[in-house]
Amino acid sequence: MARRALITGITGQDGSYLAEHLLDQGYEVWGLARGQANPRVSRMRKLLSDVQVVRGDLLDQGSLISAVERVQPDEVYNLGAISFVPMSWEQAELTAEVTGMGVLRMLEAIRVCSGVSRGAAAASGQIRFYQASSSEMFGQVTETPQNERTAFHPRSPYGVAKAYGHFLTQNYRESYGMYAVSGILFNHESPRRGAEFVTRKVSLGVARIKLGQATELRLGNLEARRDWGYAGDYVKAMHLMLQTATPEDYVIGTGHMKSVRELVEAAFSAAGLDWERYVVTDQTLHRPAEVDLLCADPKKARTQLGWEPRVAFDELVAMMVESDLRLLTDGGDPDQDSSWP
Ligand code: NAP
Ligand code: G4F
Repeated sequence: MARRALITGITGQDGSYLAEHLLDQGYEVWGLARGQANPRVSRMRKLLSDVQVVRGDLLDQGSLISAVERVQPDEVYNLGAISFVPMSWEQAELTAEVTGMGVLRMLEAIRVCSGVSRGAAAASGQIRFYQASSSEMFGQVTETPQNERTAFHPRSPYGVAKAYGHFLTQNYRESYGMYAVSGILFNHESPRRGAEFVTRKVSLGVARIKLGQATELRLGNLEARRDWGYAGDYVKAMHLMLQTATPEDYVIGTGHMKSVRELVEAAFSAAGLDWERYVVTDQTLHRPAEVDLLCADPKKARTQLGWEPRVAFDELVAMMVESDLRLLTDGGDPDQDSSWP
């Protein structure tokens, strides 16, 4: 019988790539979707017609219990979150509820449905749980590159909520013997990335300028540095993490950093444009507290999971610019969430 996976955050970037990967691996894939008329669910259904949908919300404990009871998953991937860092200052309580407490509710749903009690030994055949932890937990970094033992110093309500979910996952593993792991993923991008994140904002901005639809691109801090990889590579690491004999946490990234300025240069150059003619820096887009740099040490994932990123930075940027040029040329409207390459 096919193994069954339940993915929260199915309508997001990672949910879509993970679902495709698991379907390729022969899984029966279920996605948890919220809302009564969520337009992102129809977009997801168009792209991923083989994914079955179960209704539920990370804010609603009962709905998660019902979803786990109905799907009877072998693996649960908790990708659902408020994931945009600036929004976490504007709606800090909601971020804590969805991104932080949502992890508790999902773990409790699994614990209750599997009849796991405190101090029980890890049972074979138990539901395996993946938590989408984030390099934002490192925040103001204490060492570079960052590995699984690097201390956390989160710099936003989002980073704090993710640290709560991370430690809770570790605690459910230690207290209940549950198979629960966290992937500490560094920034990963794709043509399906939300338009609010800097890589996609830049690729869309470049495409609009190239097609004569815009004359400038307004950005915040150009000096911040990130370790950017391709989402299609990173979802494979999520799956690998749930296939090991012993549940452990892993850092996933490329090990290379680039600044936002370098991202902008690469994106404009991919379209044959000089960025300095179009980019305007805007103080209002700076954050109350910035994470200046993030750079992964993915050695543990390489040696223990055999995981390697395949798509390099320049290739990723060119892929996103080309995709947005195609999207806009074909009359697609990224702001309407109508199209997904
Ligand atoms: P994303 O595109 O922003 O997707 C977020 C998902 O969460 C959406 O499907 C959204 O559903 C869902 N969601 C929001 N509120 C919810 C709620 N109350 N109940 C259930 N689902 C809810 O994020 P992503 O880039 O795919 O990232 C996936 C996960 O990895 C997130 O947890 C993110 O924080 C984490 N992460 C991402 C990165 C990265 O660079 N991409 C790096 C490290 C960690 P709706 O469509 O209904 O809004
Ligand atoms: O693309 P960003 O908004 O991503 P950020 O804040 O690094 O968070 C992403 O990666 C995390 C993993 O490290 C995830 F956990 C999280 O869910 C999300 O996926 O911003 C990247 C950098 C920041 O330093 C920001 O200040 O780009 C800088 N930036 C400069 N101008 C901008 C802009 N970011 C955005 N979104 N928009 C700008 O105009």
